Amino acid sequence: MAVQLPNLPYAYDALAPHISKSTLEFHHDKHHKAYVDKTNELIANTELADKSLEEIVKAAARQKDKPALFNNAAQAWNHNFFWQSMSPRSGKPSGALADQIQKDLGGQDALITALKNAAVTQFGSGWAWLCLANGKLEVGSTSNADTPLVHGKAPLITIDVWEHAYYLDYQNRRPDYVTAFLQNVINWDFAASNFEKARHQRAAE
Ligand code: MN3
Repeated sequence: MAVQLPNLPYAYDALAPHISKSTLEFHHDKHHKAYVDKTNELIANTELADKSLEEIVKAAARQKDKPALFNNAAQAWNHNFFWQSMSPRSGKPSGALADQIQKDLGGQDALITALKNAAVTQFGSGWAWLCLANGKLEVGSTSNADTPLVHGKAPLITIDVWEHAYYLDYQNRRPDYVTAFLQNVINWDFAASNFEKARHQRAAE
């Protein structure tokens, strides 16, 4: 069973004008597909060939001598997570997640400021994240393909800040892309459902 390229969970033009149809076409059909194809090429005829993508990412993180597998598999996983981190119906954090944001980060405005700061200041390519780590919400960023998945943290939402995520729409203006993302397309229902899962997993441990 090879790693699959999932369809976008919305139409290619569903996030316009904030994220254009042509950005999603290139980003999903070319960039994400290339990571999936390369991962499948690298796991073919190995003991990882029939594993889930999450298991492949975690195994590859332990094989420090083979960075290509980690880079491609983690990028495949991060993009699966990123498509779900956006929605045409952005909404607002509610319920238990809203309470936890208040408690750990000082409220919704402080969270938005922290996410924007993490996304804008990540030097070069990478990702900004809201995670649940040791029972607390945490905002941060990772470089290149790196992912909280291999650092014992549960990701709740992510922003792709590789240039390919925004260059067609915003050229070099990453702050404008991040602002549009946070105001219009961030999928708070996805964050809330990840938060519930992570809390219950933690309670079960
Ligand atoms: Mn990308």
